[in-house]
Amino acid sequence: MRRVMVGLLVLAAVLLGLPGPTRARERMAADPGAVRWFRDARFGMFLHWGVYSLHGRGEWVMNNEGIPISEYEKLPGRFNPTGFQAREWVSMAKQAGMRYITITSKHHDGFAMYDSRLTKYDIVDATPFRRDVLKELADECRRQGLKLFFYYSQLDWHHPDFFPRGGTGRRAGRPDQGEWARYKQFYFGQVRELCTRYGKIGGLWFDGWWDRPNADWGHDELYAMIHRLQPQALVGNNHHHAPFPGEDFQMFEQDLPGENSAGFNRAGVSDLPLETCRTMNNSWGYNAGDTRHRPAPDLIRYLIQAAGRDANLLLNTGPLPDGRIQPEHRERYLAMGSWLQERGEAIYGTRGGPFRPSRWGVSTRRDRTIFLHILNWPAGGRLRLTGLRAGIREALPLRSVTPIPVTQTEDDVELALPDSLRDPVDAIVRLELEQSAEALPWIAGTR
Ligand code: FHN
Repeated sequence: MRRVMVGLLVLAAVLLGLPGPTRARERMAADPGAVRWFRDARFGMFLHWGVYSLHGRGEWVMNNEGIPISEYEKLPGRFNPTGFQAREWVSMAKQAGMRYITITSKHHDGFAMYDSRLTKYDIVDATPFRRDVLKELADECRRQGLKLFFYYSQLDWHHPDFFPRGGTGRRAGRPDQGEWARYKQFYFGQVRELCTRYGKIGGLWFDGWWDRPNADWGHDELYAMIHRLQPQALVGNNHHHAPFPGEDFQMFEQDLPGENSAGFNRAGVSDLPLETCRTMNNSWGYNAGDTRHRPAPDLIRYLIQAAGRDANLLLNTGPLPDGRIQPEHRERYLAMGSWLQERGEAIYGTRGGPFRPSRWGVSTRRDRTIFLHILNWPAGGRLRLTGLRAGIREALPLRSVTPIPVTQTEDDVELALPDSLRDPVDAIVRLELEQSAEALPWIAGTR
């Protein structure tokens, strides 16, 4: 009888997706095929969209301006983004050459951008819009062949049980009490909704752990639940540390892997697939006052720099409160798409290296080809590389059959780059090897 009871309890936990030690030993990684797909994809669109967009001062406005919940809760009543069309967003991502979209299902403000059954604080129950934008996007992504990832903030400035409080969200006007176990149940429940109501998803992109690094987040159970419900979904967490067990990719914020200009990326680079997320201006959520958008060539070079470090680029936009994409961002996405249409073969499906990123540029590789992305033209057009332990059959510009003179000695390779190859964005050379380039180790490449 006792065995039956335990069995029933375990079954109930499985069905409800509740945290529990028995679940933790389950699947702890996404399907290898999906991981390979992610590595090949190289370029995705990040969307920070929520009721905060109405203020046009970024997604942190509630915390930064000390807006209490009682005031902030008035925003949903005004959120009616009738200009939102999933088809337009997804077509734009496709034209930009992106292979996936990652959208905020709930940001730190706690407002769900989908029809959550666990709260009325969501886009369907609390806004005049009453449409589940995640559902519309999921359907459209499926139609157009893109994968959809959900960003989910573990940090919550609205939920009363997010207690003890962390480093932020302290001016929301919540009483100093709450039951962490209840919050945990709630957030597991929301993640479960995201894993069960939108068909096959690309993955979960967590954020906000850093607000309460010592809290019991139940990651083992959480990740096992996701991997069980969505075996092909990748799990990533923007905790800014080396990946935790059960995570399928490592992410970097506003920096290329191995760099730390933003101060977030003190962790080293792991063996997992890598992704770097980046804003076009300096804001994630729509910010009307932030008009310094990076020029398209810089963004393209960033994508190349990421690929040369074996990382995907997740390039952000904060849609307008009416559901349209800022024209400045649209323009840049499309410019990137045209560039990729011509030169995508040197980006998609490649792996970074074998030459380590250097002053002259970066390299990517696939099969027997190394693509040299020359980002800074070498003096006199002579590019010298060292340490390549593989014979070169020939060197060619990406889109031409006219060979580039190359001399190879035991340790050195020297290319005499024709002036016609010069390109202010990226001059690409194909080195065709006598063997596979994929098995080669990373090479310093320069003395
Ligand atoms: O606080 C968030 C921020 O609003 C944004 O979502 C970025 C995206 O990487 N992550 C957090 C900070 O690490």
